[in-house]
Formats: sequence, structure tokens, C-alpha cells
Amino acid sequence: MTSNQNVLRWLEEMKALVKPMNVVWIDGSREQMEDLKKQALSTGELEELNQELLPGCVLHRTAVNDVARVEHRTFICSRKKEDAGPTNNWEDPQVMYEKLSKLFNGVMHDRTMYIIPYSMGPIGSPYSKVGIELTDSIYVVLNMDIMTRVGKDALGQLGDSNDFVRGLHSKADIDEENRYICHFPEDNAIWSINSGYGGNVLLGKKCFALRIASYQGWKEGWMAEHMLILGIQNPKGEIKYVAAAFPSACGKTNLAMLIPPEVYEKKGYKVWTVGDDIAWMNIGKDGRLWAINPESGFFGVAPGTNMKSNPNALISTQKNTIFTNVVHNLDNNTVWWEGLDKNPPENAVDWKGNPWNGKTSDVKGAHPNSRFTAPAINCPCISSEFSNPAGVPISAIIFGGRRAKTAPLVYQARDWEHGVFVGSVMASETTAAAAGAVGVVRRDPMAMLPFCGYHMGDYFQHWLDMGKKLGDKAPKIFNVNWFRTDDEGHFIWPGFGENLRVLDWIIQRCEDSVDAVETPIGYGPKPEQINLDGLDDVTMETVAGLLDVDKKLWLEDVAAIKEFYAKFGDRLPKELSDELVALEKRLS
Ligand code: OXD
Ligand code: MN
Repeated sequence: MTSNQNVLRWLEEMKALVKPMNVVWIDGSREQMEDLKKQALSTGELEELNQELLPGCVLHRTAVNDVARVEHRTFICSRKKEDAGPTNNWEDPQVMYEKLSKLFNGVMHDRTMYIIPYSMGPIGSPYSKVGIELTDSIYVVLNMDIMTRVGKDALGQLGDSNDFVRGLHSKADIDEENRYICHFPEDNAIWSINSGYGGNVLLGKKCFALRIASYQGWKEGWMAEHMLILGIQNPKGEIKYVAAAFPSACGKTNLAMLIPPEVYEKKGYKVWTVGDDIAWMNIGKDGRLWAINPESGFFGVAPGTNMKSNPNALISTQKNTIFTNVVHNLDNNTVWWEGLDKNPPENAVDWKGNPWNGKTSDVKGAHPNSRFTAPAINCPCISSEFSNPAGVPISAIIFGGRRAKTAPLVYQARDWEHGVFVGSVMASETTAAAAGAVGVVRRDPMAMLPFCGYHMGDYFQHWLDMGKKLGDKAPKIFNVNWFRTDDEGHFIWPGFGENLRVLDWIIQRCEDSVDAVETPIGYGPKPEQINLDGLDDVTMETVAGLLDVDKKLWLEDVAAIKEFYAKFGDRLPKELSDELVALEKRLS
């Protein structure tokens, strides 16, 4: 498939290590994928679903001990420990290679090794990058085929270059005790063993497109971020793009695919999805920040996805989709999960493979982290720019988290530096305990806590440096919080499609067409600037309450931020500690 000597040399080395029984190059052809799917169906690795109702769809169950990303077994193996920073697990690369070589030694002696060349980003884009994943799992091959651009085109994109990410994966025995997800940023390499769960084994995604790519972006002057990208089209047909970072379970996929409220739809507003999880952002020739989605599919959480919460996501899963760890409805050979509808199947199999009756069972049928892997082109609101090699220009960057109190519905950072501060102190609450204890706040800077492949203090500095390069062309930075609750713990803001009302104010701020109120934490809207037309249950007073900045709570937050910042020692940029001091002063 290739004459690239860098690739061939590395392949020989890896083959000598894992000693595969067979080797198969993945060329990206439909015939090959269909063939592999058939093989996996024959061994039970996959089950075919109802091909009339769900054409091209299959079901997979992982091992019961292997259902999520394993942060405590994920390592950044930089040569120097301090380069991994205080937020990552670290091991010396030589020690880790030795340890893993023992586990990988001969691991494929009775298995086929699949060689998957893939491109993160559209073929032909100057911002795309190539990886090669070696794996013994057909499930991985079929998922990678949806999530990335695999095969000959990716190899063509690479040419003779040595700039490719070397990924090695084996399911081995799915042994939890020996599960390792290891990154060697200085070697462009990822080794993953003893897992079959997507986030640990689809090496293009979190491992490459965030951990390795964040390191590459730092070295090369661009950014790899845990962000959705969406376009908002106004009635004149103009489209403005925003990128938004939220920690897990804060509705990133829902926001990326939102359906405008009726009053907006009638006026001609439309929302287009470019990406739901990862953004690679470069400074374009015009000096603005341009983003591509390096992925070509959605690896979404199934539970809670329904025709009301996210119809576009649900429609995306109706063909050519791989479902993992959901309920298998035996009556019509389809799938189900908690929150899909109020009609759970009685004759079903749960995610563990046990008989399950949704009407009588008191255990969940689908794993809370059960997933769909769906091609992006299935999405009814996929952007026409989705595969544009140039990407889309970003007008606004939005940070957000789940905060029951403290953070207002929306505010704008004073400038880029202050915006970096706002992102660096991002936090999300675990839900409050029933006894009324306050939620536990976990700091998750830029939603990158588990995904930054180098020292987070250097990452903050990189953000500041990018701002200097962008100058007055830098996107404006905002923070949102959809999750404020009342005294009974109910969400005050309706969320979902109604969030467009907040995005509307954000876009107007980017166009300089609306003024703002200065508060100690940044610039906020006047309540009447949030359009409430057609939203009967939310009054202007409610919005005023949602925008309120409680100085006492914020001063408590300042104290918590000081503690958090202390972790970074002298690698915390001075600009950020200055921002903290300035915030405290404005609050006092
Ligand atoms: C995640 C994901 O875990 O996107 O953040 O899968
Ligand atoms: Mn994610």
C-alpha cells in the first residue's frame, strides 16, 4: 500500500514485537469494510440489527470491566516528568516501553493485525494530520472507518513524510490490571493495551486528536481543543461560527445540533453542525482563527438522546451506526436506552448480555456510558463546510460548565487574556447530594483536564501566546452556564434549543451591535437583551436572576481558584495570577 520507508520500518519493528499471524492493510474500500463486518458478525463480536428499520446498523457489547475511559491508567510519557505536569499521570518513556513491550510481546501470534492509515481532518487540508493504528480488533477498524478518513487517501496525504502518529493497540486479554493507555508525545506514539472501549482504543480520537495534537499544536503554533463547532445562520443567510468547550455530560452534542426555537426558525435562523467534540484551530492567511473538525463521525452517549433532547443526533443513528452497550430489543431486533422513550422493551437483552425486562427490572438496561458511533454525514444539520479543507472562521469561543449557583447564564470576558483566565478556572459540579450538600466542584480547564498532553501551565501560556498572534482578530471569549438551579434543585433556564437565545446575544456582541453591562467578572447582557419571544415560562425577572453575580459566592470561588492555581507552581503564567488578583479586587 505504501513505499514510505518511515512507515515500513516502523511496521517491521511492530510486527517483530506483536508477531501477528496475519497482516491486513485497511484500504478504506466499502467491500473490505463489508467483509470485515461479516467476519465480526460470524464470531459474535457484532450482532446485526433489523436491516429494514436500522439499515447498516450493528450492536456490540464490551467486556463488563471495560466500559469507559480509564484516566488513572492513562499516561503522558514525556522524557522529563515536569513536562507532563501536575494534572497527568507520568512514567519514564524507557520504563513504560519496556513494561508494555512485555505485554505486547507475541500478543497477536494467533490474531490478525489490521493496519489502519487514517487522516484526522479532511483529505487535502493543510491542517489535517495522518496517523496509523495497528490493532487486532475488527470493532476498532469499523469504528475508525466512521470516526476518521481511513485508507489509501490517508496514505496519499502522508506521502513520504515521517509526520504520522504511530498507534499500537491490542485487546490482549482485556485485563484491567494490565490496562494501559500511554502517550509518548516526543515520539509521536500511542500504545494502548487490554481495552476494547472506544475512548481508549480509537486512537485517532482522544489519544491523537487531543493529547498528542495538543502537544503538536503547542510546538507548531496551533490549538487542539475539546470543543464543538457550530454555525449560526441569520435570516440574511450570513453564518457565524462558534467553538465551545464543556466538560463531559454538559450537553456538547446537544448544543452542536440544536434546533432553533420556533420564533427564530420562522425568522429564518438555522444552526449547522461542524463538530461535536474536537476542534483543531489554526491562524489562517487572513489572521483569523480557523477551525476544522478532525473527526468524521460522532461517538455519542446514547442515554438521554431522544426526539426531544436531540432529534438530529437520534436521526444520525438510524443507519450505518455501531451501537455499543445499549439494550437489544428482541421483539423487533432494534436498540433501546434509558431516556429514549417511555416504552422500554419487555423482551430484551441488557448491556451485559443478560435477559432484561424494561417494565419490571430495577436495573438499567443500557450502560450509562453506552454509545453510538454514527457517520457525521447522517446528521440532518451537518454543515456544508464540514469537509472544507480551510475550516470555518471562529467568531466566538465559549466556555461552560455545570454550576448550580455562582456562574451566570452568560458573560463575556474583558479581553483575550481575561478569557484565558476564565477558561483556565472552568469548573463543573457533581450533582448535589440528596441531603442538600453543595455540589463538589471539579476544576476542568478548557474541558481539557483529561486530555492535555503536556504541562497545563505551558498550555495556558500557549493560549496567551495565540492571543498575542491573533491580536484584534482574536475571537471574543464568553462563559455560559445552562445549569443554575432554584432552591428545589430545578433548572431555571430551559436549555436545549432555547440556548440559541443566549448564542444570539453572543453573536451580537461579536458584531458590536449590542452594548453590555460591566460586572466584576466581565460583561453581561441587560436582561432585556435576551430575546424571550415565545418563551412563556421565563420572565425578564428570571433572566435578571440568572445573570446576577453574587459577590460572596465569587469570593469563595476565588479562594478555591487560588488553591487550584498553586498546583502549577512557577509554570503558571503571571498574566493569570494577575487576573486572579484583579478579579478579587473588583469583587471586594
Ligand atoms: C469524552 C468523549 O469522553 O467525548 O469526552 O467520549
Ligand atoms: Mn469528549
